[in-house]
Amino acid sequence: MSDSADLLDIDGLLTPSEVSLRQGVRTFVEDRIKPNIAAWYERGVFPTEIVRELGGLGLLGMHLGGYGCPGRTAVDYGLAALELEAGDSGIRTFVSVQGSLAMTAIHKHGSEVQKQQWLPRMASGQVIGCFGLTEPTAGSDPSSMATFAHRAGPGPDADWILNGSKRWIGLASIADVAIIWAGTGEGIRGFVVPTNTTGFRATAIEPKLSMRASIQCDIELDDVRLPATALLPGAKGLSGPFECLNEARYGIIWGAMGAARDSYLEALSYSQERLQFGRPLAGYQLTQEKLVNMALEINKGMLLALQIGRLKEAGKLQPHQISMGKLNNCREAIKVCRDARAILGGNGITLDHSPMRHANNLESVRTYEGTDEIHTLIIGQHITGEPAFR
Ligand code: TGC
Repeated sequence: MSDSADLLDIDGLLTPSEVSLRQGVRTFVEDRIKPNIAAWYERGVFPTEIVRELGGLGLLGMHLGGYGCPGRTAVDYGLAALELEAGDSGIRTFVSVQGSLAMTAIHKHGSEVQKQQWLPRMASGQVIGCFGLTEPTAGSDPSSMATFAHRAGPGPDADWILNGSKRWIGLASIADVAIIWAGTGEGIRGFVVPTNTTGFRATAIEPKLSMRASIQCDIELDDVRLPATALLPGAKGLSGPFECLNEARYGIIWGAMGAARDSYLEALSYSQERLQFGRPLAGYQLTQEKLVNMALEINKGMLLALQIGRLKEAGKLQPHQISMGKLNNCREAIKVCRDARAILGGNGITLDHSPMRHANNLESVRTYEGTDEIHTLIIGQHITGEPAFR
């Protein structure tokens, strides 16, 4: 982090390799994202031209090994997510959906043939993936999904027929392949669906007030016929998609701090230059209190992310710990961005400045991959032993 953001020398806890990887992603964000993001956001477009660049930087499926994937550590992956989200949550979301959700589903649960067929091209950015779990009437409770897959005939080699709909699916309208979760006679299973299959239709949800430089879609599945080999053999039941969600939620823990850091640094710099009543805003106690509270939450959130990252690297990370990071860092990041906007005054409501864009994006980030409420209840269940979801 910059010295003004890293008040605890958290950088001192990183290895030279982690610092070097972070610098590479930061440079990419400074050069390719920050100069363009306001225009992409205003036009409501995701910049598909950066997809292969992200692949070239080794950011797609970066925590996965083999099949052309970079095999980086959990903290590397977190630092990359942070720097990307300092640019925009929509850019980090692309990397999460591609790597943490679609690629992880194939890597964790796929057959050898599926891995060979899809992962190398997804890692390079030649092929885009999406992950269809949420439905119009099944958000926090995916067990209530209505999408259903049945066999077209008897025996294990019979084709599958999928019917149903999905909603809020990132990238679906530009994806080449979709991981679709569906109920079957034997519980919830995952399917690898090429998006050019007859009966598959994805439509972007517009207009949005959040994540405008990103794509979220409705998917309709109308008698989508798939060979038996489209089934993900390793995923049986809801644990299949939840194991992928763990990866995406982990990236968000770091990413949210990127949006917060960018907003804080912009407010700090503005407050040092902007004169009112003859003095810089930074010289007023009420401004300093806001800046100090932001710096406190960013430093605490970074320590939380790093500890969770080290637990993940040690193979000890548990779901309630991921929920602690996702809940805290999204909740605090959005407050930081809003306070930063307040310091910027009226200028803060324009796209010339990042904090309000980040705050708007974080409305989505705190909602997807488990809402604040769901993560509160996951932690509550861990503490009390009582599930309070139903
Ligand atoms: P429950 O009975 O507790 O669990 C069912 C099975 O899943 C296992 N499991 C997990 N496994 C791995 N990691 C986790 N974090 C897991 N959580 C649960 C569990 O052990 C069990 O396995 P098994 O083998 O015994 O069957 O299920 P539940 O329905 O009671 O769970 C409750 C709750 C609320 C925790 C869960 O439903 C939940 O997490 N809900 C939130 C769903 C969510 O995050 N949805 C977001 C979807 S993705 C998205 O928003 C957009 S994708 C990004 C994009 O495309 O832009």
